Order: sequence, then structure tokens, then C-alpha cells
Amino acid sequence: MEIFKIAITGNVGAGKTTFIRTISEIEVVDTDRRATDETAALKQNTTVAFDFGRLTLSPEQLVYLYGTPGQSRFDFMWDIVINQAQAYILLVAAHRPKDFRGARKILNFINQRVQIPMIIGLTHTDCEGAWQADDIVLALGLSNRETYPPIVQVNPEDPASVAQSLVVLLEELMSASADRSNSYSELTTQSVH
Ligand SMILES: Nc1nc2c(ncn2[C@@H]2O[C@H](COP(=O)(O)OP(=O)(O)OP(=O)(O)O)[C@@H](O)[C@H]2O)c(=O)[nH]1
Ligand SMILES: [Mg+2]
Repeated sequence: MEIFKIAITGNVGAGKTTFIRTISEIEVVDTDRRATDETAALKQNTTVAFDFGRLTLSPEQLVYLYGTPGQSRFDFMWDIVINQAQAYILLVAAHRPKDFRGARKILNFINQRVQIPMIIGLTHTDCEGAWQADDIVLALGLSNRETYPPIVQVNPEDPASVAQSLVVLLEELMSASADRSNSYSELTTQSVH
């Protein structure tokens, strides 16, 4: 059995828990609790540890989905989740420009710890005040088109949209593994000669 471990990360209210609930075939193990601090102004409940969901791709392939808490005071959980993951999606709420700096912080936090395939998922693109993808890319400090990751629009409430974003992420993961095994076979070929 092949298991792909995918992390879903992003700021408070980006849609991580919803994303996992929408696509998981098992009841999501979530750790949502009533928000008590500044988050309470934004939403009733917030994830305090992690979410876990599961998706069967084929009889031999499973996806495990791990959602992080959005609040940075739980960043020790980001560490635990990201160290388990083979790839991740960073969800960014397109209508909350105040959160772009926080999204950047999460990106830097993860980049300092692991180098794994990732994509950016823009959520809330249907909401009033949503920024265009190009402007969000600049706000996230991703100015070099050659190096920045795939960016998709995703509605965490829509199963087809969530599935489509997972396909893009799994393709990134597959192509990164193919690159790794090519460079491994180049290395071993070189060592034979
Ligand atoms: N209109 C709209 N609503 C969305 C979208 N994505 C998420 N939501 C809603 O936003 C709310 C917050 O979603 P959650 O899934 O709890 O967010 P979270 O990222 O898990 O938040 P924390 O656990 O607090 O960090 C929910 O009510 C979702 O239904 C979107 O693309 N469009
Ligand atoms: Mg959550």
C-alpha cells in the first residue's frame, strides 16, 4: 500500500478544516475548539492541534491529509505536521490581504525546515474584495515566475475543486520523485563508468 502524506496549511480561516472535511472519506478527526482570542471576531471555532482525513485513490494508494492550526501560537504543531508530510498546500484567503504577511511567515517557517513539493491554493476568491492571483503572488514575495510554485484557485467547500487541487499537488510530488530517481540513476550510472 502506498500512502501519500499531505499537509494543508495556511492562516486562520483560510479553509483548511473545510478542505479536509469536504474530501475525506472518513469522519475527520478534528481538534476544533471555540475561539477565545482575536480569532473569535473572525470565526466561532478554530483548530488547536490538527485535522486528519483520508482519501482512497486506488486499491493500492491512500492519501492522508493533515491540517495544521492557523494560529501561530500553535506553531509547534506546524513542525510536527510538516515533518510528517511529503508535500503541502498553502491555503491563502484571497479576500484578506491583512493575512498575506502571515502566509509568507508560514512559507518561511516551512522552508527553513523541509524542502518538499508544494502548491498555493487561493480560497475565498468568490468573496467581496478578493485580490487577483498576480497581485497575491507579489504580496507573498514570489516575484520570480521561474521558481514559484503552481497556484490554483480552490473552493474548500466544493469536492470537485478540492480534488482538482489535490491532483495538481500529487503531480508536483510525482514529478519531484521522478526527478530524484533520475538524478539517482545518473549518479549510479556515473559511478559505474
Ligand atoms: N465563500 C467561501 N467560504 C469559504 C471558502 N473557504 C472556506 N470558507 C469558509 O470559511 C470558514 C473557515 O473555514 P475553516 O475550514 O474553519 O478554516 P481553517 O483554515 O481550518 O481555520 P483555523 O482552524 O481557525 O486556522 C468556513 O465557514 C468555510 O466554510 C471559500 O473559498 N469561499
Ligand atoms: Mg481549522
